[in-house]
Amino acid sequence: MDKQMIRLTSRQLAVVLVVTLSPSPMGWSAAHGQDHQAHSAPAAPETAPHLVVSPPLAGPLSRGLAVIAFRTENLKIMPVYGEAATQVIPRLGHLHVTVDGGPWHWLHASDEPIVVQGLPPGPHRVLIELAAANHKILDAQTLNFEITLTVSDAPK
Ligand SMILES: [Cu+2]
Repeated sequence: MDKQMIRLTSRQLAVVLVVTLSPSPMGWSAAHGQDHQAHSAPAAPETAPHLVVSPPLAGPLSRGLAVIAFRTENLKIMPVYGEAATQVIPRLGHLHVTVDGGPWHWLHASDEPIVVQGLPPGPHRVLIELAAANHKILDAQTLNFEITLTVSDAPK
């Protein structure tokens, strides 16, 4: 009995290691196709993952460059994907970034600020979602800002 439990634990560890060492985005679709029941109870409020986003830096923004710093609570940003990775402690995740309500988003999987270059003058909206390793959305923040080019910054 004990031996079997140890074997199971080793196997689970092996699965986690494989996921950790293969952060290839190609893993997603397979993970999405599985309908695994969550084994853990919902996170208590004090351990719930949380996303804190800062407004874009004013200087770069005047040149059409949005530099958006952020931090996460109770979740570590890492390029690790799949259902098995949702069992890792500390919890792992990444961001989904959508600009101006576009039909697609990109994944941001590092602690570095999000940088969007070449935004035209006018109002913009950046939706930043905090996703678990299986892409389930855990928290979200929306930034609304406007880019106003000064005369000296305007294209010649
Ligand atoms: Cu995702």
